[in-house]
Amino acid sequence: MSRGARASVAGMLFAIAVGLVVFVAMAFLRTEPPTVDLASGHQAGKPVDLTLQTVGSIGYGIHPEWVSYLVKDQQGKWIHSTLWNLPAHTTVHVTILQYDSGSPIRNQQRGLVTGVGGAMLNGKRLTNVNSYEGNGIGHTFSVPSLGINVPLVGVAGNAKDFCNVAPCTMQEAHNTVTFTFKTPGVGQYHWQCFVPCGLGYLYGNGGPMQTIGYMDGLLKVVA
Ligand SMILES: [Cu+2]
Repeated sequence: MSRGARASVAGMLFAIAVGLVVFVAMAFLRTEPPTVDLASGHQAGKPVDLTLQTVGSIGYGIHPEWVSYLVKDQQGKWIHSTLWNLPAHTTVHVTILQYDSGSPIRNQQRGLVTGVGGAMLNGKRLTNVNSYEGNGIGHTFSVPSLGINVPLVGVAGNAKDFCNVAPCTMQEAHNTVTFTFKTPGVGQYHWQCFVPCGLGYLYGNGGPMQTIGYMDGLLKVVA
């Protein structure tokens, strides 16, 4: 092969390599979790169930050490996603199984239950959590545009049945938080956790706190 031919083959291989790197990087950036459909088959006037869990580390995928939410689909399977289709103007029965440890939080307002009905923690009425007591607060479920805030009490970090790989099971240490809220009209409503739980990131607010699929997502309210 002549020197010129070799150079052009090398140039082509280099271009292909660059193309592949760009393609993989774009695919990574585009990655969005699947939207879990909790709206189809809904009968008007009937409530829907939204069952979630919060874990201290997801235990798999590209960020196995990140804190995360998971959601149960209509078949009862746990899905790693924070994007949910919900029917409009419908009562949602929420159950959150909270498996993470907690800590004091910076903004004590986030210890107050707001914007929901009938909040219970392990079967007892829940109105607010003092994050300086007990195991503190692990995460919140908050929908700013709907005025919803629910603090999720932490479990003991040294519990012998502490869950490290999702989905966690009912046999592992957890707190059960239940409440209801009513979906508004059609639209997309951002929700998130307000505990700076992104350990290892600036002020705890990076990483999983900024990434759809972990500590924030969308209520996709559909007709
Ligand atoms: Cu969180």
